[in-house]
Amino acid sequence: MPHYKLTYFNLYGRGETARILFHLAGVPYDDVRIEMEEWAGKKSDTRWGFLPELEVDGKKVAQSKAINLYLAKQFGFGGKDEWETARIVEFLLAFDDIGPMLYNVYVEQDPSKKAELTELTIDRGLKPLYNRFEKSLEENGNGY
Ligand SMILES: N[C@@H](CCC(=O)N[C@@H](CS)C(=O)NCC(=O)O)C(=O)O
Repeated sequence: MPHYKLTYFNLYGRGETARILFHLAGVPYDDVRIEMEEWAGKKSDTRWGFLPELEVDGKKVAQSKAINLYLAKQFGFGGKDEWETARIVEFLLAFDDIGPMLYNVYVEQDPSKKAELTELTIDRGLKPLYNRFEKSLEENGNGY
């Protein structure tokens, strides 16, 4: 079995899906968690200046979705054919649409504007997206 090392911060964020995949597959790995104080000294050693990064027998790959898809395929969760893999990638990327929706809310400093933006983002962005996730769960009929 290859030697896996996953490096991310000590939080869920973009690293947790890979950790869950290791857990589901029962595959051992080095779960390296970088503290924020250490990060400045390590950033320039990473492939893109960000985490997570995965090392497989000393070879590095970065970008969370590439890591997740790689591990999913290695562990048998990557779809039984190209069509299923495409649908899996569809959902990986659909989750990525959430981040940009939250950005304006996150950076807004004025409390009343922030409250207004939060409501708008939930109604126009998050609810329609999550309704689609719910619909897919219903259509699949298997809880996934
Ligand atoms: N597109 C990249 C984004 C990675 C990313 O933004 N990572 C953040 C943590 S979630 C990071 O490394 N931040 C540290 C920094 O910006 O210096 C991915 O999906 O892996």
